[in-house]
Amino acid sequence: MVNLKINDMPVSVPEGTTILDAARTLGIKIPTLCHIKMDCLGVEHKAGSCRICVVEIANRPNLAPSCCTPVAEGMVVKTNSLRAISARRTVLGLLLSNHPKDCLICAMNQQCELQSLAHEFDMHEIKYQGAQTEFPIDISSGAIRRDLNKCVMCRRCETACNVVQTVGVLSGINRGFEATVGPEELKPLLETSCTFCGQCVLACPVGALTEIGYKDDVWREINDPTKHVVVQTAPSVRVALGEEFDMPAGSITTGKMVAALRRLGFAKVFDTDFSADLTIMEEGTELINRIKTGKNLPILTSCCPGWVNFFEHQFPELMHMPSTAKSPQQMFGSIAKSYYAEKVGVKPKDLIVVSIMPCLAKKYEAARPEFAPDGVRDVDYVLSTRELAAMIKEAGVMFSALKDEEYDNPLGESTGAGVIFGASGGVLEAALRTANDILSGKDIKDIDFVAIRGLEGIKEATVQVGGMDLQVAVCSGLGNARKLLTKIRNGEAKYHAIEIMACPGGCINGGGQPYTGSNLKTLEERKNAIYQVDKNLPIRKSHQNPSIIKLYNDYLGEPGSQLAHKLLHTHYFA
Ligand code: HC1
Ligand code: SF4
Repeated sequence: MVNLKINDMPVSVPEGTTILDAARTLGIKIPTLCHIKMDCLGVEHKAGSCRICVVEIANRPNLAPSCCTPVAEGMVVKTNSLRAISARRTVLGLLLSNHPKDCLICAMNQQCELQSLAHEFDMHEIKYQGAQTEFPIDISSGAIRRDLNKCVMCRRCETACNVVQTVGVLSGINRGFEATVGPEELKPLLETSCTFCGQCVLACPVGALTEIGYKDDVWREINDPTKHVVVQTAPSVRVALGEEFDMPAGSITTGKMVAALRRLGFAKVFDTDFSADLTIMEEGTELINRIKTGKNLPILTSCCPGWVNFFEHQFPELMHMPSTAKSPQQMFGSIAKSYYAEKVGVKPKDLIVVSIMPCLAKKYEAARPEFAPDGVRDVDYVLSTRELAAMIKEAGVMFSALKDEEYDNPLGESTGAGVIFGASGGVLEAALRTANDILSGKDIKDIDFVAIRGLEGIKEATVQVGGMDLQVAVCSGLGNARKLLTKIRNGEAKYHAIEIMACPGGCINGGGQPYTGSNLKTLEERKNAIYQVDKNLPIRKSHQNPSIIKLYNDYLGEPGSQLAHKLLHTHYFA
């Protein structure tokens, strides 16, 4: 242990502890801007670049950034000396001088860490005035909005992109007044290998990286009497939305969310969990076929669009391995614009499909040309969990007071297998539940594959399915995916099936989820809530979903049929 004094108080902390953390053990919060502990990602970003967290250390001539200065025996630290406070205020003043002042209409209004600091420091004037940087705003991706005029050079996004996701799109570029963080030559994100995972958006403390919103388009469609507007909700939205309404993390808000969506004016409220069950029918059939023939193993899940973008850019030589099944979001759109549109007698162009997703890459996925047969998109608009919360607030719907309501049918009926898609490991577990029954010809009761649950980045297990031992792996976070895929490419690892999700922890930690989720405890609560919803449902296997059985009987034939292939499968691009 190392003994030191902070603000005249003695403290003992383990060697290697930073002054920032040591101060916290004494209940002293040193303000920071660039520092972030991404617990859920296993990464601490302590660049010491913003200089907001400086402190005075006895016998040292310079102030030290507390986030990256380790404690030393006998050290005497003052966190609030006049010199430290003045330095912080100067740094903050300089940051504010070159920051747009449109806080009232900024997407990060009231969630911006720079705004909070200005409030906490009681800043009432901006001392330094002068020129401002002028960068063009990038909305090329349809998913992520980049406004570098708001960048504070904290470089958290760089850590998320390069260290956690290993995509390597973002780095410090330019010099002097033009210095910022972005892709080389400041290319539009669409022209880079960005996966649109949105982890940089979650990491950004200000409004430099946010999402591209479609709320106004959705309001317009809902108010158009010639349109029939339906909505689908992704598995993990129901366990995070409550946080936007001051409910504890892990609150299960399915019924309130359905009620709120009806009050917003959607004609029907459906569930992506339904099409997650459908995905299992198609992907599970592929899994069983590949196991039986022993060909093209391992099968890789393909429902996460950030992960699809990643393997298209980074591992094109493994392109034969992912399942060809479309994601549940896209399967939903496809079935809605065919089977459901016929059923209700609406032309596909007049049927508007809106998705509520925890993910920003889903916005990009929905706009891919292969998902717009005859030029009509299967999914017209994708809103994030945060945007849905904003719509509910704008409409004056008192979310917490709403009584639970049920989804509409037939595209609203789902099973526990569908909902667990929302947490890392869930897609594979859902597939194994179905494969186990089909291969054994029994209704197996022991369906909890706990070895592949949890927030660890890479989980490996041997599971018994249909009397066989299957080697499976689950990865979340693209850095972890890279590690596993490199082993597969080098022939160093053999598996039957692998689930990969781009966001660490899975969709519960998607780039469109409430900003409250960047700590491990919140993610644990969201994950536990997902498995609780599964446990509470009477049917927990996709192939037992009555609406799915009816869909195959009435329309698709059987999994893998010609029509199923046309509507529910896709292909990938190098
Ligand atoms: Fe996901 Fe999926 S689980 S990708 O994380 O396969 O976004 O929640 O909707 O499509 O079902 C996201 C979540 C989601 C799809 C499903
Ligand atoms: Fe990197 Fe993901 Fe951000 Fe793209 S969205 S820049 S891949 S962190």
